[in-house]
Amino acid sequence: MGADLGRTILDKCREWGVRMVGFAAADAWDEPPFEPWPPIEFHPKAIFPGCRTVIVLGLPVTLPILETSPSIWYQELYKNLNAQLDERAYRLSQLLNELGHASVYVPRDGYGTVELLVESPYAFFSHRHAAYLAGLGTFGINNMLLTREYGPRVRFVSVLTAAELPPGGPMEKGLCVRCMRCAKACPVQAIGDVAYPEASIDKRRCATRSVELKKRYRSPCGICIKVCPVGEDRKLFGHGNMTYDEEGTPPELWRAWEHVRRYGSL
Ligand code: B12
Ligand code: SF4
Ligand code: SF4
Repeated sequence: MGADLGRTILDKCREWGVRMVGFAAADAWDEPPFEPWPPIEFHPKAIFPGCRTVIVLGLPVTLPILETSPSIWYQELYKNLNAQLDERAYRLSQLLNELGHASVYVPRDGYGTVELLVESPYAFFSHRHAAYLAGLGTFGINNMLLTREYGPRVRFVSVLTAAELPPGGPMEKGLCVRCMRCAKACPVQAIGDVAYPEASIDKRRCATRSVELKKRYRSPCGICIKVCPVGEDRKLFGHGNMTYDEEGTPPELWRAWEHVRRYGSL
């Protein structure tokens, strides 16, 4: 039964253009695989009592567009993906409700405006932790979830459901190669090198930069996800060993990025 429903969900998602899909058992939050772990009130069973499975969907962030960031091009892609993620997740939750499995979707972000995140950089539910438990990827030094397919260049959304589905489990081997490119490239030195990469992010600095970029119509920043060498998407675009400075970038690409940044934003 669970396996059949799982197949139906995967087929539907594929039909809707979502190829990255994972299932995490709601009980898995009770046994933190590492510390610090989201407090109990952030767990799916606390947010949606009766929840048995979290379904995580991911859509890729197109590398060459992200490479122009900060830019209006990346801002538009970000908004587009956000809308698509919310739409797909709502649609999936409704499909499950129609099949008799109580379900709700959690929006891909869940905050009113980025200014709020400077003081309190949390949402009520973390999609990265769900994606980790579903086996879609592992955490990197940049505090993002890295996937085989797209490295950290993937955005997530979740559906909490009463249905029992065959869960994935965390990947055995971490994907981060600890090259520290993300830390070196961060323009506000928000990424540190400590034992717990998660806790090493200075969220206030990052959120403050985002507030500034927003005023210029070129938020979010995203530099720490564009420089990460992990991800098969690099092969497709032939952007393997880029260093993202003028020397390490083919001149035609550098010119293209400068051109894009000159228009539509401040
Ligand atoms: C708030 C937020 C931010 C804030 C704060 C960052 C953060 N919290 O990590 C700011 C504005 C800085 C930010 C920036 C970015 N973000 Co953001 N962000 C979120 C958001 C909305 C909520 C994250 C959250 O609150 N999780 C819940 C808490 C429990 O988890 P946590 O913060 O990781 O907490 C851990 C530690 O901080 C620690 N901890 C230590 N002390 C405390 C105290 C308390 C009270 C708590 C709760 C926890 C805690 O324990 C926790 C468990 O390990 C998520 C979307 C979502 N709803 O999941 C996107 C999300 C994490 N962001 C994303 C992205 C891509 C970015 C950016 C690259 C910008 C961009 N879009 O280009 C940057 C990268 C910054 C970085 N290197 O970390 C993606 C990540 C995708 C991926 N592949 O991993 C997400 C998942 C959005 C999405 N739907 O895909 N973000
Ligand atoms: S999004 Fe930008 S400011 Fe925030 S951590 Fe990444 S590189 Fe630094
Ligand atoms: S840029 Fe390097 S250190 Fe940073 S997350 Fe990616 S692989 Fe890890």
